[in-house]
Amino acid sequence: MSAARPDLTALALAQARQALWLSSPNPRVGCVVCDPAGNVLGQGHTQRVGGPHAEIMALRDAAAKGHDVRGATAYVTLEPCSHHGRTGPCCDALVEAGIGRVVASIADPNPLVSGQGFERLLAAGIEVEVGPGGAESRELNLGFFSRMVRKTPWVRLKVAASLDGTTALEDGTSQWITSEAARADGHAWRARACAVLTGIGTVLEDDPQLDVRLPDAPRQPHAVLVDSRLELPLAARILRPDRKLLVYAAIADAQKQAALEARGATVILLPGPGGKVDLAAMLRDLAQREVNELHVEAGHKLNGSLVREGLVDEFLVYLAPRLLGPGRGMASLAPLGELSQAVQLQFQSAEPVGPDLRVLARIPGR
Ligand code: AOF
Ligand code: ZN
Repeated sequence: MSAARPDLTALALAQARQALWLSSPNPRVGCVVCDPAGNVLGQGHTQRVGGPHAEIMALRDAAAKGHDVRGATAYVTLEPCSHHGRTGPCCDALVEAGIGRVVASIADPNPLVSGQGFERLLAAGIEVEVGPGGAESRELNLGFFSRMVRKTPWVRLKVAASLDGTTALEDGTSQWITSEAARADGHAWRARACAVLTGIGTVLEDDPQLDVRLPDAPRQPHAVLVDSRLELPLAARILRPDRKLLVYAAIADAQKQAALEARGATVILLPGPGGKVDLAAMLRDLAQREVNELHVEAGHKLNGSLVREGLVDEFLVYLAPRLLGPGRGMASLAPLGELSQAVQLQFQSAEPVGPDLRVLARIPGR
C-alpha cells in the first residue's frame, strides 16, 4: 500500500471547509478522488441537508470530466456513511464506482455509521487507511462530534467588549462597542452555527434580528430564545415567518403560546429551579433537534447562568481598543473568595479584525 499523500488530504480538507456555512446539521466533509499517480480526477463537499454527500459530489465531478475512477483512491475527511438517511449510503456508491482504496481522516461518531462504513468497504475488498487529517476534520466538525458523542451542542458564547471588559453601560447601551469589521466577522461566525441563542432581556432592550446579513450566506441559522415567562412581544424582529424560532419557557401560558405558534414559533416548556428555564435540558433538547454549533449572543445575566452551569465550551470575544469604565461585564458571576475559584480557560487564538481584536478561548478539555 502506498503512503497517503498529505497534499491530497489537505485538498480534501479544503473541500470540507467549503461546506462550513452550508451543510449543517450534516458534518462538513470533503472528498478528492485521484488516480494511483495522485492526479485529481474529481472532488466535492457535502451539500445542503438532504443533498448529496461529499463522496457523491466527487464521483459526479469525475464522471462529468469523463474520468474512469476504477482502481482510484478516494481521500475523504470522514468515514463514508453506510446507512440510509436522507440520502443513500456513500459506501455503496464507492464500491459500485470501483474505487480501490479509501483514505479517511476519522471515524464517523454517528452511531448509525461508526465503524460500519469501514467494515463495508473492507468487505468489498477496498483498502482502507484511517487517520490523515483526523484532528483537522474533528475541529471543523466540533459541533457535530459534540452532538453525536455528548448529546449536546457545542456552545460558543460571543461578546463584544471594551479592552477593560465592559460589554454595555449600566443602562444597557451596547451598540456599538466594536467596529463594523468585527460585526461582519461576527456574522461569519453566526453563519456557521446551526442556531443563534439569546435571552428575553436582550430582545426587550435591543430587539435584535440575530440573522446572518452577509450576501453569500446560503442558509440562516435557527433562532433560539430563553423566555421564562413568555414575554416575547408579537412584534419582535426575531419573530419572522421565514425563519425557525424556538422559544424555551418555564411557565405555561396557553394563550401566549398559541399566539406565538400562530406566527410560526415553537414553544417548549422546560421549567427548572427558581421559575427559570432548565438550561442543560434545553441544550439536550436542541441536540435532539440537530443543533451542532450553538452561537450565543445574550446579555450578562443569561451568559452568567450558562457559564455558572458549565454549559459554555468556547468564548468568542471581540475587544475594542477603548476603555468604558464600569458597566456590565461579559457574564455575571458571583464574586470569588479566592483566585483558585476562577473559570479557567485556554486561549486558542488572538487575531486583529479591523481595529479590534478577536480572541477565542476554550474551557480546557472540551
Ligand atoms: C458521508 N459523507 O459528506 C457526510 C456524511 O441524512 P443523510 O443521508 O444526509 O446522512 C447524514 C449522516 O451522514 C450524518 O449524520 C453523518 O453521519 C453522515 N455524513 N457522511 O459519508 C458526507 N456529510
Ligand atoms: Zn455519505
